[in-house]
This record gives sequence, structure tokens and C-alpha cells, in this order.
Amino acid sequence: SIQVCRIRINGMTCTSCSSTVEKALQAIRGVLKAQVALATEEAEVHFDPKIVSHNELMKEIEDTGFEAILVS
Ligand code: 9UX
Repeated sequence: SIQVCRIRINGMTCTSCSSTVEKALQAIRGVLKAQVALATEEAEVHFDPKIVSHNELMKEIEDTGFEAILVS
């Protein structure tokens, strides 16, 4: 079944930053939906845990240049 996780993202200062992270998450195989909010500095990601893991989601965020911390 589909899981939803929230990830804290540190270092985003503009909507271009949050858009970059959001598009990177949306491009991952196994991600069904991803929203990144600049105001709360959080991502909400709906994903299939049979295809992609929390750790892979975090690594993709860090590859865009921001720090990722799993919230839930
Ligand atoms: Mo613009 Mo956001 O360089 O880091 S994309 S502030």
C-alpha cells in the first residue's frame, strides 16, 4: 500500500528552491505525489515502499543541495 512521509528540508530560501526539490521528488520512480512547502520547510511525499525507500527520497533531496531530515 501507499505510504505518506513528511521530510523537513533545511536551506530553502525561495520558491525556486522549493520548486527544484518538488520536481526532483516528483521525478522519482515510485513517487505518486510530492508537495514541498517553503513556509513550513517540509515535503509531503506519497510513495510506494515496494519501489522506493525513505532513504532514497532523502538522498534525492540532498542531491539538490539541501539538508533532509525525516519527520514522520
Ligand atoms: Mo535562488 Mo533559492 O538562487 O536558493 S533558487 S534563493
